[in-house]
Amino acid sequence: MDKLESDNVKSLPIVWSCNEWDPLEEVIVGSVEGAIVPLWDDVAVQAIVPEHARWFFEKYGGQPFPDEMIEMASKDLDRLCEVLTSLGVKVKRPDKVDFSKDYTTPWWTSKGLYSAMPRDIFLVVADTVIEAPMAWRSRYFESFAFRNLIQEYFNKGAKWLAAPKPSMAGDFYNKDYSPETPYIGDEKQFVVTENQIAFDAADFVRFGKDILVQKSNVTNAMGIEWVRRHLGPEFTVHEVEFDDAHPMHIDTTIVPLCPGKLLINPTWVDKSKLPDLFKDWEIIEAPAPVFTNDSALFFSSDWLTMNFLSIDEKRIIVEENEKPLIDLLKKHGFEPIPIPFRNFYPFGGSMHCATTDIRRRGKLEKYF
Ligand code: ABU
Repeated sequence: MDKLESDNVKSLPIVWSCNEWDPLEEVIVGSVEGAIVPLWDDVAVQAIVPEHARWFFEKYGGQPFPDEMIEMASKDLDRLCEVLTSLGVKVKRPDKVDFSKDYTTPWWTSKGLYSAMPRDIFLVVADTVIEAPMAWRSRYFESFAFRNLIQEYFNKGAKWLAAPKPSMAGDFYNKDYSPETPYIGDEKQFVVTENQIAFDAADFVRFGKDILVQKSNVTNAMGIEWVRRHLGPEFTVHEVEFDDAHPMHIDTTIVPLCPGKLLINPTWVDKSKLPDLFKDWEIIEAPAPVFTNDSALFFSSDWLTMNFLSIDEKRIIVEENEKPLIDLLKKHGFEPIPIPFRNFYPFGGSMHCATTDIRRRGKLEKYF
């Protein structure tokens, strides 16, 4: 490390991450301990769960995930932590929480879900942690599993902005929404209405001073506008739409690899319809997922292939079975680090979802 770089490291705020590829220094890794399966009759859940996984929610809804699933996924998470630590990345974990407890607001009663996916909750933009309001009743209090950590970062100087939570009362959800008819004419339909602010952090993807976001079954226009207004004029928040009929989280749709290289999901992203921003970027199509339509993918599409974690502009932690992806990344000059993570997939994500950046060494820049 040269002197300039070492000065930059010393002067970095405790929370600092501007994109997906700067050298990673500190990260939060989620946990599946105490995870509870959401109820199938939750309309917000039905909107995104693949039909082939319906049986699982009908069988286990409201109960803990089976012990074996928790044990196997926990092993994968622990292994991820070990690998990150061996690469010099500081790892933090959430508090243990009892997600099986019922909680009641003036409008409804629910159990919790898990603390597996910090990426869904926290959007780190430069020195600010933005806490998402979420859109599922089972996730209403999820951020509290991370409260001690975020408070510690706040005490060390981080900015912390929590979005107003929607009531999640009945009229927050679109009563006419049906997963079978996700489009009316050309217009994509969503299960969340526009009557209150909603977003999950994982619908945003950071490219320095430009941030892309999609509307989804957990993110509405008011939520996007809230983020845009609070980030202020230094940032441009671009709304994008792709061909995912049941969108929830953008990190299996477009994934920046480094400045000038974007990985896209070819089933949802038509290269010719990408925003002009990417006209000078190399667009790389992700290969088909290795695990297709198997009943293990309960919460998500098959495209967790793309949901990996970059350590820096070259090194990327990927699921070890995703051989076509590993070969593709190597061909493009990257250095994949394969680890077992398939047992985490049933919880709805891979390493990107399971983590949230706290600090990456780099500057806040324009890449377009
Ligand atoms: N939470 C990431 C999952 C997105 C998808 O279903 O592809």
